[in-house]
Amino acid sequence: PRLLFATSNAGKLRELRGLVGDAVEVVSLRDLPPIPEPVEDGATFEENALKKARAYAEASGLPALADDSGLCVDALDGRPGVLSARYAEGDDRARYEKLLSELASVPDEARTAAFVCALCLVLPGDTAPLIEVGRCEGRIGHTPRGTHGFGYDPVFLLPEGKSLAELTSEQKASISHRGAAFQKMRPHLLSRLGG
Ligand code: ITT
Repeated sequence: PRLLFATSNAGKLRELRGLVGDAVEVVSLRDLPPIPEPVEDGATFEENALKKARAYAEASGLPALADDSGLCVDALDGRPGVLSARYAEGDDRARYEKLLSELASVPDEARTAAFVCALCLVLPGDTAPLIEVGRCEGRIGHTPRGTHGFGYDPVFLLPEGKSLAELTSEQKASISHRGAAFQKMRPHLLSRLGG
């Protein structure tokens, strides 16, 4: 069975490949003729994941797995949330630096945050999309640490004190929001793809 990873984020793509393993043959957007990016104007991760999976499954004719994810910071009332990719102009570093400066005066005990990931699988012509959500709880540090992962990983601290960017990809997969969502999705994915 072939599965389209419906994301243009290289970090997500790498992690999804690691999670899926070689159980299914994976196609990425780079392997296909250009597909216009769907508008991500949903209010929730689930809504946006569904919009992406539907649009890419329809355009490609392939089963599509989309990931909508982000960082919800309690001291910012859940921001940047669904807007995590667009929180600041520029690269990942510009975004986590903005977060650190917004939180500059927030004390340790109030720096709690969670990563959330909604995965959505849509088969072409199928009216029953499958959605699973995973979370990863932590807090925002004061300085970036570590070189692995992507996005906000260098400033996201786990309860034991390491940042997500200090973990290997296997370690991150075992505790991350994306890993958690995928573990729930895995059995359904395999049965729907018939593999
Ligand atoms: P696609 O829509 O093409 O999948 P995107 O990057 O625009 O790519 P999102 O709208 O879901 O995707 O934005 C998610 C953002 O949240 C992402 O760009 C990161 O900044 C952040 N993020 C999500 N998962 C993360 C993780 O595991 N580690 C660090 N940051 C993460």
